[in-house]
Amino acid sequence: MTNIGNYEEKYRSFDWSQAREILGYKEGDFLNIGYYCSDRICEQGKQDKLALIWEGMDGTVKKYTFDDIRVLSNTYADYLRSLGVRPGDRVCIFMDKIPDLYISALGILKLGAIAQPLFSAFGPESLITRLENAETKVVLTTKKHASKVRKIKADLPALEKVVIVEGEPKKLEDWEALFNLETAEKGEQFESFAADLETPSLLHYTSGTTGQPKGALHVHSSIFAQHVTAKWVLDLRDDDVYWCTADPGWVTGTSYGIIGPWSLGVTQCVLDAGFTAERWYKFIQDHKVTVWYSAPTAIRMLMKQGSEIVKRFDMSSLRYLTSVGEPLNAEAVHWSKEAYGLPFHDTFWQTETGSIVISNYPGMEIKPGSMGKPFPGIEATVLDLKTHEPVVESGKVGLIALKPGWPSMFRQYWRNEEVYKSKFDKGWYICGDRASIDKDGYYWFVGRDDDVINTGGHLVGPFEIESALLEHPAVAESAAVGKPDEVNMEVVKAFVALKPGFEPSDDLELDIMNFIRKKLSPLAMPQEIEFVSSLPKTRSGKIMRRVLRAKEWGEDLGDISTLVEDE
Ligand code: 6R9
Repeated sequence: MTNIGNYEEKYRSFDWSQAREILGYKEGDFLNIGYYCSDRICEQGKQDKLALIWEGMDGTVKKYTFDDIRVLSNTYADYLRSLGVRPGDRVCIFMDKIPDLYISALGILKLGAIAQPLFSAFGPESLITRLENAETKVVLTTKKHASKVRKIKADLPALEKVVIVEGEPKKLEDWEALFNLETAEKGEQFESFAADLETPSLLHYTSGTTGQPKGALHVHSSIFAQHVTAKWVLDLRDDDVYWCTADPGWVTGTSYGIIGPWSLGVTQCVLDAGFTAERWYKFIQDHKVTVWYSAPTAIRMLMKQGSEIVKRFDMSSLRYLTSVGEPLNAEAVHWSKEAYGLPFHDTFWQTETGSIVISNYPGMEIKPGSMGKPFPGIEATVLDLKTHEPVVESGKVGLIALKPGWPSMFRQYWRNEEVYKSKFDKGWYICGDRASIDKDGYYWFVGRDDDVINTGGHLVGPFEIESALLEHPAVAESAAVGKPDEVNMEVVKAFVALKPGFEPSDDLELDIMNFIRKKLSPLAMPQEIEFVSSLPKTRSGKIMRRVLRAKEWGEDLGDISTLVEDE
């Protein structure tokens, strides 16, 4: 039996008041995510249950019960209050995936302040735009990353304190402080800020195509949606050991790496170490992970390593696999079935939506390559590209749009009302992605609106081209973009990274071309393949096609603050 039961029946009968009931929230109760993810789980008698199993780079393992998380997040809340942090203030969390990251996030929320998690790999440039825009008051960081904040402190008048929670620099600046969670006086009791449904909770920065990154602001009632989607889409149960591979600098790492699982009282694991297939499989084996939430980029990296190495590990604990962040190629679904005996279930959502909005549900038939169907309580459609009226014909491509009103929807872009407003039209929130809906109601992703290729007036989505390429045995990863062409305006160019054991050559290019010709329409056929060692990606693992495209067109690269530089 799955948590969701019959999807179609749930979709028909659900309204968001049921999500409140499922969480156990009653009208008039105070609502605080920090409280719901720790104190409340303890009140339900799960105080001694493991909340967090953390493993560091060097193999050190630390374990925390829900009571530990309760007390330690209180400790953070007490400390931040002593620094003068008030409800509504922005507190940035800028550290690797160490336990303090997860615990301090709850502490900030308990205090009623706004948590602003940023990728620890960000350099001073990426940091300053986000701290400046948010007028962040306090940054929590570690010795390893503190020097990057030092470099920009003088340009951040709103920044009062930088707290170093791990390691000790030789000399402290007068605006720096040391905090050690292990030795700090523990906060046995803390009265969480009595947030209401609209009290701001988290500020997540997304990177745009051009201009400055935008801060999507969320509120405490987002928990209604995160709780019920974690239960029904990720199928989380009391005895699960759950692993979300995302960094909380990315919304996936907070919505489903903190709030979803912990509000359900589920044990979760965190691996704070770089990627290798062996390390990941060993992690699953050692901690007996049952539910795994990952991303296509990671899955493609695992596919690149092949299915032989899977056999060296005991991963029989796994029971449910899910994916988010990019379109999940059909090939990845087939491969995971073969390699792990389980398919990945694709889930679609955005920083702005705060929770999963379209997905493949446990118990519902997967059509490989499709994103699945709208979550109960989400009214979705695709809009005509020009008129913004809902498309009625099945199979016709349009813009994915959602009817505003679900609890975890962003409430604003921080200090950017104009761009916020531009996301809405005719009563719909427009995601900025293209898809079609088939006769059974399944959504098929085509591409980001900005990534669609216009060749001789025909629109081609990069996803179908990349999916065809991925089926070729030599291809590990690819990106299809439009390059300038005098006759057709644009033609398709594909960038391809190869699997180990394959070398770029004209013969291989020809072989790949012949292989995909059978799968693609003539319009979607690349005119050229360029072999590359890697593709440009964001910190959350998304291929940045627009960077490749801009190079082809000799254009400005736009905002590339989330681009992963070769390290
Ligand atoms: C959670 C997250 C949002 C954008 C979104 C779309 C792409 C996410 C996807 C997907 C195809 C999926 N995206 N999931 N595309 N299939 N299952 O990723 O948030 O970082 O804000 O990105 O990611 O383009 O609009 P965010």
